Amino acid sequence: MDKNRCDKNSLKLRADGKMNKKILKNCGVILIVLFCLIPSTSSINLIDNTSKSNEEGLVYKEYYPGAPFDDLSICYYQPNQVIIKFDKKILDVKDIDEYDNYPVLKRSQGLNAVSVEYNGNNIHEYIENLNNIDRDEIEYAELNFVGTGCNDPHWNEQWGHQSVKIPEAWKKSKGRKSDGTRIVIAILDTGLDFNHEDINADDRVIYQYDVVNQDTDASDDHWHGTFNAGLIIATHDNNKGIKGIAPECNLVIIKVLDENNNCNALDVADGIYRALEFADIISMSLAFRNSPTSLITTCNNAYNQGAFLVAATGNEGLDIGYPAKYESVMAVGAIKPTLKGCDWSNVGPELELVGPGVDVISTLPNNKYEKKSGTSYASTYVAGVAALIMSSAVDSDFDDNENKNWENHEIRQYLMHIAFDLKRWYERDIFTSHGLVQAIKGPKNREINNNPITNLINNIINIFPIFKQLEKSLFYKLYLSNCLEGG
Ligand SMILES: [Ca+2]
Ligand SMILES: [Ca+2]
Ligand SMILES: [Ca+2]
Ligand SMILES: [Ca+2]
Repeated sequence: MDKNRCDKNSLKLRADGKMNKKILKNCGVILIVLFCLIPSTSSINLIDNTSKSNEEGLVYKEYYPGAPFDDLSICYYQPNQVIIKFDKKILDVKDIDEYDNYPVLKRSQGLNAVSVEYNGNNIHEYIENLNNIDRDEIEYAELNFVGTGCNDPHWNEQWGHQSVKIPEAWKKSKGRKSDGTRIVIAILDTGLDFNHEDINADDRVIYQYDVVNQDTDASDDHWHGTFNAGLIIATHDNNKGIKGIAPECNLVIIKVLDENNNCNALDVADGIYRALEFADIISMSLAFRNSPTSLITTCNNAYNQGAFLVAATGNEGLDIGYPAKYESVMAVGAIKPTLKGCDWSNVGPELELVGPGVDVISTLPNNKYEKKSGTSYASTYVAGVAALIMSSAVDSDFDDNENKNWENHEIRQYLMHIAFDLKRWYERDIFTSHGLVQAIKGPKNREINNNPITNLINNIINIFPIFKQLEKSLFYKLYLSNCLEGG
């Protein structure tokens, strides 16, 4: 890149930095006065140099190990890290070790972005400068936001593959096509215990990478990844543990979640780019409360390249997290064995399917097995079921481009079409959407579909659009009392 130009820009920034310090000092006095007079009325305010709140009231704060993810008004970011995405035609990230004199920490060649170690005074101002300054090589800059693996909210019920009709689907395929090709699922998680007795990692894992520690050993230092991988791939009929959903598919194991089950946007983006090289399906049991540009860019790209992306909605009992919320990613929530929703499973109009998410049994590191609950496992169910269907002959009604192969949008439509409809009151609801994922096409939930009261309500809603508005109040409340079990 043009070194002189870079230096010139750095000078400009340094000058800006001095100015900003002065302004900040003055602002500080004004802010203190304002704070005493009219507390919490301003929508954008600097709390200190590291924290900042945005227009929607989300507060950006520095992440620290053990940071609680239960306060939903806080978005954590990696301290002193800035993601800068460059235009590859002007600047290739493999050619730089620093930018604006800030050393490069990590790079994603796929996204053509780096994270740099920022050691200036105000990271938020620096990013704002980068986004506003006229430098052709920069597409955008952002904080390196931190997400979290969707964890175990402690529920206590039995569950199995039966309700998803997985054993019936095994009669046709277990993840390998009739021509011998195996469907490849990339699991972006905390890694895998490659020595687990019920996981044949030597044969089934075709690629591994640890984006967190930047090495080629994606061993699991948490348990979340081993749990999700085992749910899909665990060996059948070996007198050990469990039966995986699609034991004959191949896995790509990419470690993007750290030992605390947390991740950052650049690592996930880089993981997706690495997965794309091999995978038909990309499974992400992780969620961010906000939408990092690096994440949406990467997900859209992966979907356009033909990958089928699945993600968990998250376990906060609120609206759906990212990447599940993106159009390019299938959003999956959790339900209980009673086919009722869980009040911690995030919902919203972007929800597409629900899967078993309570008391799911799978593998843990060191040859252990345990039951866990969370949208993570519901989402993994959908990834596994998608592999079973993609390895079977295509349904001609869904083969839009008539090439006798399953494309990502075709499999997505099919999954929603054959889902077991759980609606009670009207067509499609935010709590279970199209319904429970199914591995084979079977009878729908006829009892509900043919219920005259449901039909009448559906007809009224369809004729008078004003009733659609009522969904948000009356019907949703009815739904809450009828379909959700608190806990
Ligand atoms: Ca490693
Ligand atoms: Ca087994
Ligand atoms: Ca989505
Ligand atoms: Ca097709």
